[in-house]
Amino acid sequence: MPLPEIDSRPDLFDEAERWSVDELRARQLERLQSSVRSAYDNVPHYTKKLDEAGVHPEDIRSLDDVRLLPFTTKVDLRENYPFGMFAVPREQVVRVHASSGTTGRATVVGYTKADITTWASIVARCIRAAGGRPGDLAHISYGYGLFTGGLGAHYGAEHLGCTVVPASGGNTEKQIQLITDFKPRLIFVTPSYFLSMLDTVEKMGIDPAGTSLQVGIFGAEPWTEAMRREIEERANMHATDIFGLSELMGPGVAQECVETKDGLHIWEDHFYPEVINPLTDEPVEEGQTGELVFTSLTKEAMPVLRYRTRDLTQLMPGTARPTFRRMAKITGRTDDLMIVRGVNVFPTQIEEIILEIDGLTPYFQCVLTRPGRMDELTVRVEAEPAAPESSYAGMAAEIRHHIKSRIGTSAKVEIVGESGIERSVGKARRIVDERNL
Ligand code: DLL
Repeated sequence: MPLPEIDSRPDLFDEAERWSVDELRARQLERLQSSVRSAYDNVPHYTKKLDEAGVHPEDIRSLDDVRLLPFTTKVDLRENYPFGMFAVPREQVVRVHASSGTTGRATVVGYTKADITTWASIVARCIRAAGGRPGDLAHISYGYGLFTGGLGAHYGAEHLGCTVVPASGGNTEKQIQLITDFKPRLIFVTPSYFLSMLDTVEKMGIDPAGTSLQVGIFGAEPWTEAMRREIEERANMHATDIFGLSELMGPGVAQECVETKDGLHIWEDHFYPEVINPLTDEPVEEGQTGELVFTSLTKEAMPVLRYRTRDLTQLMPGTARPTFRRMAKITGRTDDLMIVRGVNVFPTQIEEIILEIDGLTPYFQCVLTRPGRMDELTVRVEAEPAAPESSYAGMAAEIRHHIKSRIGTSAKVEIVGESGIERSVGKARRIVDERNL
């Protein structure tokens, strides 16, 4: 079945999407200068860091001078918990979000009234790029609360003029009921939770390809081209990628355009990207993979200078929005890198292999153990309910073979039956680290 047709006329672009490259670069420089000035003048952490590095706001004369600035990391945010990174008095902050973090203190981020409007307008731009239009019904299954997903998508969809259904995560059958009754055209959800919604749709006797959904805006976790194909085929809808992180704003830092689906355009009028080699801290060549680093250009409450995302990607020239550079779909985070017998492995590589094999579901986990001196990887995958147990050994052998031939390392594979892998309603937990138990 062909995917739904989407109108992507350029007259739907907003003002910044029409700027020339020269205009964009000029605005970026102005905004960079004022962001550095605000951080230096108003955030003691930055005053100290810049003084120590011997860099002052007036040293930023060109965009390349961003490299003079010291990096910011999650540790800096934790050390300034809760409100130490704010550049405005707390009374001017109208919203905070926070990430719980598995260890230590949460990282807290804040927004002024103007920041919330800017964020909403950027997410509205993402929705348009994904193929959403004013008047669409938008079902939001990202979690609402301290996580930025739900409220970020919500304000953006309202800003564009959509009818918003703030479903949040969980209570899957109820969600399906709402989708069946309200007939949304758009859905915002993590790709892993959407898969579990599709299973529930099927269990309820509904054809997933027959729902009203035409466009999905999937993000908050890495997902592959193989996963896109699976979703688009099963649900007969467009699956586009949205990227963001709370430290920088939340969802909406970059978005894939529905007409090309070739990586995510970074909204460079608000976020200045760099990709560096995480070991040497030096910039990599365009087209080379490295760690993504961002400097905010328009944030009032909490400007961030050269924030190290730990996300691995590469920069590429713009296509559907020619003036904005694209980032490739994220292959993983430096924290998700597993080193198995000396070979680097990311969960996304395992996902690609699993999705090619009939009889397997997309639910899997990578379990790391250290029985001796070396790390061992066990890939645990759930079989389709219809797959007979007698087929498990063959499927396991096939996965092992592909891991060996494509990634170049050995892994154990365990196939488990129905509901053998936990379901998430938000970000999936792909790595289970049992090395220090
Ligand atoms: O996940 C914000 C968000 C919400 C983005 C909804 C998109 C949709 P954090 O909880 O701070 O914020 O987590 C940020 O999630 O550094 C990436 O590692 C990962 N991430 C976010 N979007 C994507 C994506 C939100 N599209 C961290 N692809 C980031 C891969 C993603 N990873």
